[in-house]
Amino acid sequence: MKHSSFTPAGGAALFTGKYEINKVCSLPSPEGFEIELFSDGSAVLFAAAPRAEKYALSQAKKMTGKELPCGKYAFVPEFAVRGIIEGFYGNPWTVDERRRLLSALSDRGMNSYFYGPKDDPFHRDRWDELYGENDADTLKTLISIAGENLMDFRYMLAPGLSIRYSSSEDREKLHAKYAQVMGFGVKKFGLLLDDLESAQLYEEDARVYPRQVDAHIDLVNDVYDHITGLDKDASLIVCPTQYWGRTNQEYLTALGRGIRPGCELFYTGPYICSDELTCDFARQFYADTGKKLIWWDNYPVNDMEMVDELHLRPVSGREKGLGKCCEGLVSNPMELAESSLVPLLTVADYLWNSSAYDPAESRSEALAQVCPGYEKEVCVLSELCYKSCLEREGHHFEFARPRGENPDFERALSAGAYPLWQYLSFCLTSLEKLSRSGLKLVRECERWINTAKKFCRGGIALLERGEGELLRAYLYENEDIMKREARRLLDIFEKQSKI
Ligand code: 14T
Repeated sequence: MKHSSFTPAGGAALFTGKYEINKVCSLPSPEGFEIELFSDGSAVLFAAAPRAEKYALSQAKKMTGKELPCGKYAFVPEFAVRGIIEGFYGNPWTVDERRRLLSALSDRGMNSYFYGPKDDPFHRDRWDELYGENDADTLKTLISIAGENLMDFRYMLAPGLSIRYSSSEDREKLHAKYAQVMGFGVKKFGLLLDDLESAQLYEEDARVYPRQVDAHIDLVNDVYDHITGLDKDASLIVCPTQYWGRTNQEYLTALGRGIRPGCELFYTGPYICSDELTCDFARQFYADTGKKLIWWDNYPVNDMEMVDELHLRPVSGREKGLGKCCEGLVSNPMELAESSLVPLLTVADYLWNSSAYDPAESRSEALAQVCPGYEKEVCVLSELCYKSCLEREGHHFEFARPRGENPDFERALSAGAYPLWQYLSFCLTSLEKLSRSGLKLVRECERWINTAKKFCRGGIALLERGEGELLRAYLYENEDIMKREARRLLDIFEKQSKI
């Protein structure tokens, strides 16, 4: 967490880690806190609310043992809602993985966990079934893990694959499901209407609703009234069927204007996986829908068409100051939980204070936490697997403006054969060290590590002995990770007719 302002008192001190807590804090944000460092190396933490106190303790720990200017540091979170949405296709995270990630991310200032794994049957396929005893226990465990970490737990339901909007029986099933989860202590809910296999309404629905959006408005308002009727403090966020692209399209504007004023909306930005999220876009969203926006940020998720990509790089392309133009942002992670933690910690830093966010610095800190002793090696892996939506304009299917490249490779390539050999050898040594590390992240990333090794070995063989076979085999055998680089290397050699 980075501070937003500093009032110097003169001089500097080595912070011993000794502090007192003062529960009175004058900051406007209840989640903000102050740390006043004195010349004797002690400090006072000013924190009025439990979250503020938690963040203050976590920040004080980070500052312990450091030589710092004396005075008062103010820490104020920028985005109101800072979190993740478990919303990917693939194996949902395990309870242990969730425990580890929620703890690490709340220590870094996140305050929300949205629960919506596409392949949890009770969330989507079997939305209409109540939880049995065992599954209810798992969900309750999850809710308490979020609570222990002072994170809001938001429960998402996705009934859109099979619900009959005009059926009172289906409505009752939906009510019962929300009521059951509310019974577990949840107050914040979501209704996800994304990725419906067909926009067609059932015949009986089509007779009642002229357009799909009319069915959606009716359903959203019914759910909203139901949950706020059970608990007036309950809230609802909706993922529209049109959740990306221009915000002035008929479905989205009709939905925004038709649903209850208190409802919030998810949006992924100009694309499904957006390279950039901006204030201009958010302002247009508000003008077109009249609803509060929480970005559903599809980075670092790597499901569907992206399954061969590995997204370890720090988040970028989200505008500085964006937190002031929206309600919040939740990041959709990879199925690989431990690996996701690296980019997610950078998301946490960005959300706390986007103006002070520095991707490289944030990544270094994340790596020191997730894979101590192997920071450089994981960095090498993340640069080799640089491909993601952050590097190009477009969603899954149309990558309109590719501009991504691995700068280390480009630099080595233009510097000549020897620097390139050095670079590839360095990468290979790093990857081999990683393979022996026993890290959980490394187990998750084995497939990519092996692919990267093959690429490096192919390049080295080409440079040392003029053998192109390994690289050619690489081009045919492997996922589209470093293919561009492999092809360029081969092209250069073939043009020089060295092979
Ligand atoms: F709800 C959304 F905001 C959203 O992003 N939905 C899904 C999401 O669960 C998934 O993890 C993400 C990344 O792949 O993108 C959406 O999934 C899609 C996107 C498509 F273009 C599923 C099918 C598609 F055709």
